[in-house]
Amino acid sequence: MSYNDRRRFIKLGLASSAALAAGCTDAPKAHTSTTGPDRTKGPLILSTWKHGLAANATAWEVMRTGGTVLDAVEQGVAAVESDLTNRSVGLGGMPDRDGHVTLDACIQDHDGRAGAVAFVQRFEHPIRIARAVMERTPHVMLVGAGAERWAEENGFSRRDVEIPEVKAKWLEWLEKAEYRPVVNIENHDTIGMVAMDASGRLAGSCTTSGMAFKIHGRVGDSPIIGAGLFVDGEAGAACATGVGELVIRTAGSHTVVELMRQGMEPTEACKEAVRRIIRQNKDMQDKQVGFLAIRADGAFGGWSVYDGFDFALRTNDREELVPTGHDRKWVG
Ligand code: SD4
Repeated sequence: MSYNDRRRFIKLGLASSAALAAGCTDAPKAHTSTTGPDRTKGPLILSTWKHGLAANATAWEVMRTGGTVLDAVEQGVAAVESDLTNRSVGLGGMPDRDGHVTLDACIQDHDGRAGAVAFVQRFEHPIRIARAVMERTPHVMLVGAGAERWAEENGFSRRDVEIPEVKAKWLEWLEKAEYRPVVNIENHDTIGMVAMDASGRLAGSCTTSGMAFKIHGRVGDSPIIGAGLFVDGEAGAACATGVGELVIRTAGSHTVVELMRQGMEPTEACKEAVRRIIRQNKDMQDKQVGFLAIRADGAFGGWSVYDGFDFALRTNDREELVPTGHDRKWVG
């Protein structure tokens, strides 16, 4: 999705929110809780947004050629991190208010092992650093200068990227925007991926440049285990996209997995996590949040606040972009 498409997405949300009746629910086309969940025995990969198609293709190839599901979720999203035309993931992402692109990522495996980095600058692959944190340290999360120093000491090289279009957007924003903590100037397009291999093992990853024009130092849900991502091989895996603050406050991905553990279908679990967010926030104007989930038995689904959230699906016989069900519809 291009920067302009994303702006349109936000504007549509703004324009339509006044017309939205609370509780107005559109019947989802691809995932209906009434007809039961989609299900596959695996391999299965779900990724957020259109860029998920390329990520899934990479991840699929990794598994096809003998890589683990953890390798697949790492390399799948790493492919998107390398795409400098992507304005919401990796070094091509939009900067914060001070003009710095700061990156967040996390990864988790079937057994709940996890690694994360947040607020790191000038590294092409935060997801690879996150995996290294998981595998080479006793910790789960490193942030900021400490994470950067550790990454350099552990073989990750800095990369400087300057993209004139991004700089121009930032300068434009500085001129026009009021300096206040507007949560949702840009609110989506993180890549989150959850996957299952042929033997039923799960893994997930999430990586983002976060919200455009955020306050320097702000970290969203994406690198936080339980918020932007949660994997528990016994129950399932979930990831989130959208306004990170809302997802953190509800421990969103953890909520989805715990609901699936209690037997809920993945689409219903995602829907309930979205509805908790809606119940907690009177003003959902221009705030999109979406979840994707795979249950341990291979059932999968997704749900979002507004329409417009598509996920990339890859199975043995499907490779497509699927719209999630949603609570609210744009009418403007
Ligand atoms: C964040 N969740 O930093 C991220 C933003 C995003 O899709 O782009 N999500 O809050």
